[in-house]
Amino acid sequence: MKSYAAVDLGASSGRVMVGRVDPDSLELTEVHRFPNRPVRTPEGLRWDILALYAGVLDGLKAAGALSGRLDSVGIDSWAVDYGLLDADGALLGNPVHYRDGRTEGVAEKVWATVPADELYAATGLQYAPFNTLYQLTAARSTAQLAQARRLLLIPDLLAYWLTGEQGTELTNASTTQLIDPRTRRWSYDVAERLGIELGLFAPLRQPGDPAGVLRPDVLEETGLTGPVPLTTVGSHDTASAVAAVPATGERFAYICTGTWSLAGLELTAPVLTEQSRAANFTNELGLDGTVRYLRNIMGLWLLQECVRAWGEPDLGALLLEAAKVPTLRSVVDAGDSAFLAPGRMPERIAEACRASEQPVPVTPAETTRCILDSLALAHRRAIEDAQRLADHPVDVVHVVGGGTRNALLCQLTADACGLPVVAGPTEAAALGNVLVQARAHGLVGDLPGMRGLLTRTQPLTRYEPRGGTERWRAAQARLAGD
Ligand code: LFR
Repeated sequence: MKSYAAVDLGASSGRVMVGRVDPDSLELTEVHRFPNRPVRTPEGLRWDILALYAGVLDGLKAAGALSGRLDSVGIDSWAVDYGLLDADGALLGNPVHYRDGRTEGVAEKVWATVPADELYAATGLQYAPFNTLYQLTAARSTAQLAQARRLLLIPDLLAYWLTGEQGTELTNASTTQLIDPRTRRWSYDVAERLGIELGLFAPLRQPGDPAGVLRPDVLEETGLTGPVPLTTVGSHDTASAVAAVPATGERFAYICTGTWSLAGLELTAPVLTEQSRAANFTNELGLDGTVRYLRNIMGLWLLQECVRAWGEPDLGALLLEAAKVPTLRSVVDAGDSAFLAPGRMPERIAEACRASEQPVPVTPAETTRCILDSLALAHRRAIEDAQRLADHPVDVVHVVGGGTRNALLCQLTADACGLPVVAGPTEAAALGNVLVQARAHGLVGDLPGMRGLLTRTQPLTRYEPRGGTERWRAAQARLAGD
């Protein structure tokens, strides 16, 4: 049996898991979990990257203590954000958080140079204010960018600190909006027209590529015995999560749930049509030449922010109460980027209901139910749109990630989609991370082989639709103003 450490960083917490793998078994153990608390500085919202790195080192130490030795380490995290290095390789400031307001109004400037339709045709990426391309445009005249000689995306930055080697992992690079999803290479034309220096990026790496070995002082600090190789995984957490969708055929949709809901399809080629752009679908790159054709939905962020505002009440009790609130009493557009920024979430949801002349949720249970119904509805819409736009019908929806713990959300999603939902695994990103490492070392086969091992080893829960799809259809039409 081999032991692989998966570092998986989410927007609100980071964790280090140890995956023990042989061709017939796969066991995942969480060895360390630590908070990821963004910090509002006078300059704006920033990631506390040193705290994250310290959490990674502590986690690797715990992983070594559990396993004796590690066969390899892989890192995945959220996308789009980066650190800048100066000519000496030193980090210039704390990485900016993608929810920071600096990109407000930047898209219009970008589109004045490269119109939105051309940008979509070239990069296949949905409009999101935080795509790296808009962040770099917002930073254009800063002293920091002028001084920068290297840009490393978050997992690549941590990999550099662990190994001393630099690279740009492809699945995450695809979220910069500077990659052409057909060639899976940089889009030189887009970068040149926008004055973005592609030389800032380190050479592209593919999931499975070796990425160096842990530096001697990392070994010393973690107590690990070297050499411990770092293996490139799908370093975008969503790429790793999609790799761990336990699908058995091709006719499936997936929803990666957590802070975000990423709902869509796995395709073999990007969909770059004007209809697809209008529907705000993205073509991010996945493992083995696949495309993650999906839409970003605000996800459990809406609930996390409310729970924070309510002073962290017991979630289990809240969900039980929410289950008693009538279905579809009021819904908001869970795809609306008006909900992107932190703060005042219960009020913002109430305001959205008031503005659309629906009953205004008052109690935490009513607000929670409004959020879950709204998410289920947004899931339905994304999966329906994706099937139509990609001409790729599905029979089942796989829900992976943190939302699998929320049985009400899974059942409502099955009801709304009118399709069975298979929920699990919860730690999909970490499992995808581990499996890509195991594959790089010859322990498991290709994507279907990885998924087969998951189906055989991971607990999955099935939710059948309970009928009433018509009501969801009507709610969707109402929300769209039809
Ligand atoms: C999910 C995720 C999404 C990405 C968002 C911002 O954790 O990686 O895929 O759109 O975070 O990076």
